[in-house]
Amino acid sequence: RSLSTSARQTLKIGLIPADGIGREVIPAAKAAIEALGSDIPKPQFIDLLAGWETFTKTGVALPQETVDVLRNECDCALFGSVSSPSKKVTGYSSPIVALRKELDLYANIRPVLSVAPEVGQQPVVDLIVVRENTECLQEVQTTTDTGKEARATRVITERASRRIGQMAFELALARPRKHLTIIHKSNVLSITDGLFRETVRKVPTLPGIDGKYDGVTIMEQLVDSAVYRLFPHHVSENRVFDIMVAPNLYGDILSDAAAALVGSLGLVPSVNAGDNFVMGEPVHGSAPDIVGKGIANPLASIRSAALMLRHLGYTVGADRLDTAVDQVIREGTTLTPDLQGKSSTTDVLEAVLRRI
Ligand code: GGG
Repeated sequence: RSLSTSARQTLKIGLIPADGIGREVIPAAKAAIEALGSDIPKPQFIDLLAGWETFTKTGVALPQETVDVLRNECDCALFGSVSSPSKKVTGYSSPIVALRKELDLYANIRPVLSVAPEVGQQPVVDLIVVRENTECLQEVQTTTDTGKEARATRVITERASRRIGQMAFELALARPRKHLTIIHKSNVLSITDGLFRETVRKVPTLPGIDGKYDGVTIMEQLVDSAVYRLFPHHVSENRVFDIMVAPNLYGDILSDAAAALVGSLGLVPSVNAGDNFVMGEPVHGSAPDIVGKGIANPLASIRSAALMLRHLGYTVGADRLDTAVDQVIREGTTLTPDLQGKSSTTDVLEAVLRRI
């Protein structure tokens, strides 16, 4: 949006908790942002609707008003989680998928970072999955003489691969190791994944780049073996990956697998980023098994708020959130059950707030 970071008096943040535990963890992220005081412009929150429950009440999963308010009034947003049914429901499609497309949030940036036992030590796990966010599979079902037939068409374009590739190179450049792995399955999907792989590889040769990415080491890895290599079986395999750039579906699967390395999906944040807007979103889903029990882990949402603020240039505020979360994890006495703790969402939030 038009105002520069330093000129903003207020920060308008759209809040879309959506479904399930999204409604429990997004309020926690809101409270953490509010605790930052003058380290960020005064936050002004706008509550917005989307999700399966919104669909069941109104017939629309992503109300146009939500899109319009985000686009025209908000500086950024936080999205919770959505519970799409796994069977086709006429008239319903995933609101988060639609929102990413509507706002052209083409990069889903998912850092997977462990907390070192002591301040100043290197974390054992430190990688970022950079997931293309706007294209991949489209499904149709038809009825033939022999019964139903379901098809998925996979769309990979040079444009989308180029811009996610460039985002990944930019992120790699900012990392100490400057290591980029292109994830694909070109041995089977040589046309679609082949285009992704070749296009990302060519990013350093684009007009205007002029050697900017010369320091970045480019590797590639088939998606199946990438999942295998995520789990270090001996020391030399440790820290194989730094930035992993992947088409949409592979990126989604890889980041959930990587979350196992840090102990819980409840710790992994993300931002959906475009050239003009950023939306934080925990990587976890709506977790229907624990909804309403008060035990959802709020840390992924608080870290997503930190990522969102960092993306907007509010580094001090973002650092304070991340440091507080790190302290709570390191101390290990106030954790939700996904991390083998006995504490509630509120206990963990309060522990974070005390450390901000
Ligand atoms: N915050 C991530 C999230 O909600 N994940 C669940 C998910 O991917 N759902 C897909 C959908 O329901 O549209």
